[in-house]
Amino acid sequence: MYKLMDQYLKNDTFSIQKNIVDHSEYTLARSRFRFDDFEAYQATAYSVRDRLIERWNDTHSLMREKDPKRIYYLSMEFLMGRSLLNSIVNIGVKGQYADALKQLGFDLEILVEQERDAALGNGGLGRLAACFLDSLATLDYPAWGYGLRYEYGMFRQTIQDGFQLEHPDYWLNFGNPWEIQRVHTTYPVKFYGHVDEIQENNKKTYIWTPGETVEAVAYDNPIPGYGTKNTINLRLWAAKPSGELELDSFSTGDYVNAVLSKQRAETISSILYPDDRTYQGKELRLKQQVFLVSASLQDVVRRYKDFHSDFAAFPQKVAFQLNDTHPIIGVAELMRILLDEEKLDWVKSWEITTKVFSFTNHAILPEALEKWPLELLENLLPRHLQIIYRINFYFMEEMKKKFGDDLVRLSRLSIIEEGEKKNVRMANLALVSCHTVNGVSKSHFEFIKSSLFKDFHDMWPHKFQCKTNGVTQRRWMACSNPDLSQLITKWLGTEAWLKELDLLLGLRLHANDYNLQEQWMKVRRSNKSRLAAYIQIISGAKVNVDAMFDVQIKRIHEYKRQFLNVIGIIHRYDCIKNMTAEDRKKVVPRVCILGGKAPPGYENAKRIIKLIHAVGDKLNNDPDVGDLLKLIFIPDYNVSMAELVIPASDISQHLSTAGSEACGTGNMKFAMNGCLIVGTKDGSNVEIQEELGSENMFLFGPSAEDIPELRTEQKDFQPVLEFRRVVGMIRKGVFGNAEYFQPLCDTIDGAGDDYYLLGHDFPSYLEAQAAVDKAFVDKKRWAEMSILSTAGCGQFSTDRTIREYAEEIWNVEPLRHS
Ligand code: 9GP
Repeated sequence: MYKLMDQYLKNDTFSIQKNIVDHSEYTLARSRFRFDDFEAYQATAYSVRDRLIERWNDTHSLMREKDPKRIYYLSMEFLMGRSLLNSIVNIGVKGQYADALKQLGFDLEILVEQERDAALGNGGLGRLAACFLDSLATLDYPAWGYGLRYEYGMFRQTIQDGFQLEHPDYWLNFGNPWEIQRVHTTYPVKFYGHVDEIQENNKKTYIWTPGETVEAVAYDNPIPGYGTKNTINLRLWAAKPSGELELDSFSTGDYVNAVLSKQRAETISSILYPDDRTYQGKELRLKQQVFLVSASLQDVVRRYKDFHSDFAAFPQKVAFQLNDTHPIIGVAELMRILLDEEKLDWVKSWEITTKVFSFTNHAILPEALEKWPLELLENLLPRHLQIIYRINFYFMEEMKKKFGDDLVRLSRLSIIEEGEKKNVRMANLALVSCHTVNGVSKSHFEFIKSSLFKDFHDMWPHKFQCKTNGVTQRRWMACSNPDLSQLITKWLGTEAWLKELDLLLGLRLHANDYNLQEQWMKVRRSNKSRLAAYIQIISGAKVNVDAMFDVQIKRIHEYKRQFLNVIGIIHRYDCIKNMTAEDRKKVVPRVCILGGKAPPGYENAKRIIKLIHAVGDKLNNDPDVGDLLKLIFIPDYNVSMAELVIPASDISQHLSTAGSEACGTGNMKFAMNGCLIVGTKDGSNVEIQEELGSENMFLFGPSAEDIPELRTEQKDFQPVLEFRRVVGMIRKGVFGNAEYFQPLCDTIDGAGDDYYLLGHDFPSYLEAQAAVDKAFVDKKRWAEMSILSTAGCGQFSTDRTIREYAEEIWNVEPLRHS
């Protein structure tokens, strides 16, 4: 039957136009002769969605027919960005859409800009989840993503007098043409209440009577693969009050309580947790996690039961990937479903559970591993806590046999953290119950084995794997840098690299070819002009397109060391000020561009934003400096902004203190677009260098192994004069706001502990920057390095990452449409 539906919608210009105009008239109720850019975007999006739905239904039919093992990716964050361009590129109709719209009087590029980003994530972890979906679909894997449909995504950032202001992200206010609400796909999610133990047929049974029940409603978002019909689903849950509660309240005439309970329920999916490193709103956060996993697991069990009468085959049909510690409570939830609802015994339930879950850790800081206060779990999830106790009991019994009375080790291993206030350690729960745990880069993998999870690794080395992150070249090259992509296709003689990124290696043969270099730099220059025009619109500043565009865009955090970048910029400014006119002629002009959001409660990160603005105000208006140095902050950094900035960057900075970034994926996006990297020997910078060669990158500073010793030596450490001079300038108020910047300066020279080692790394950072200047003036060499950078990125596609997960963790095969 699904074959009949194939190609029901035609992709010739006229059919597309008719489809768009129909949507304008019948879906949006606009006149078919008059609709503006936003309405044209909406109508276009609906028409694309129609095509996605066809493929998606076909994919579902195929799944139902073949019943393959499926991958379920559970994540609290999916940082999707925009969908229009990505969808038409992936289903291969971009040219047709551009033509159809042109004839209707619209410009595809302008319509693309009308879409609001779906910013359902904070940063790297959420964006990785989005890239994974693209690769899962493209590689024909039977997969679903499960997440939350936050009403407000990542906050919108504006800047007032150099200070960050945060605004709610009303991304759904104008509708979301990409999603399909499934009013009939709903599940109850229970909280609070009490558990009764009853004896039933000589067996203990547990009955949980919840104090609150919230309904999870499914919203489906089709995710098309590139060059395949496979279209997978991202199912996001929204919270609605449970019908029963509402009815109860009304029947007692308590209208106000009914409305309040509605609001209370909806709060669960209303806001993306603003930062993963702070612990406010603990209860709400835990409720969100339970809401996600409970609805998703109920959905998966229901789907499984459509095909199977018992649970014997569950592990052969289901693989759950837990994205960080956030969805780990899912382990207890699956146990609860199997024990209490499906009436399986403990041994069988545990056997199934331990075969289906695997866990990715994304953190370095032990503080980022979630722990929930025992009393919170006791109150919110009484049945889950019982189950966790029992898991821990059996685990501890096993450990006692192994380690006897090594109580210190036993207490480190325990899922329950003892102490005045007891906690449940979610990472320990994951390590005990998942069949695999993976790190996200080689260095992170070494770290989790030797430090973060050492006790567990010593016992179960077979559970540990390394899966270096990647990014999807469809979004980060084909969509965001179409001209460079075309050029690559032309020189490689194939566009197969869009599915096999290793083929980029072929560019090495031509890296020295003058023609390619010229065409390459021309495309890059035109990308820079596009960004320069944008900068002029947002800031009024006119920047020189021939200057080096030096970029650092990412979340603002002390460990990512935007502060080191700013200190370097101030030093450069100071040098220029003190130069003779003759020497100034030798300065390589730079436009320094920074962007990123500071977590709302993170004061030092906010101070860094203010400092960037204060320094920018000073040097951008200094006639001695002119075009030699500019400092621009791009507000409201998000996925779409990155798509504009990355293709236009000459240099990008990835400066985290060695040993503090689990992986980092921004660097991969820059490198594959031919932007050279200044970076520390941290996370994936090291692996990128292995692929590109040290001559095509500017790595500096110590390695992660050296950091602990350097930290202990900090007390006696005296930074170089240049560093102290810059800090002195900030302290003295050269950029105003001396008092406000004081706490920031104190972190690097106050108590003398400079935890992130800015002072230590500064000289080697300056050397790296001097090497960058030197390389930039040799235009031919620079072009060659830029091409070699792209050529060496074959390893950094999420296609490679996902294949590794599928083959080595999930044991899942692709399912191809015939
Ligand atoms: O900080 C890591 C980043 O290094 C990594 O690339 C990304 C994807 O694995 O995850 C980030 N972690 C988070 O966003 C939250 O822990």
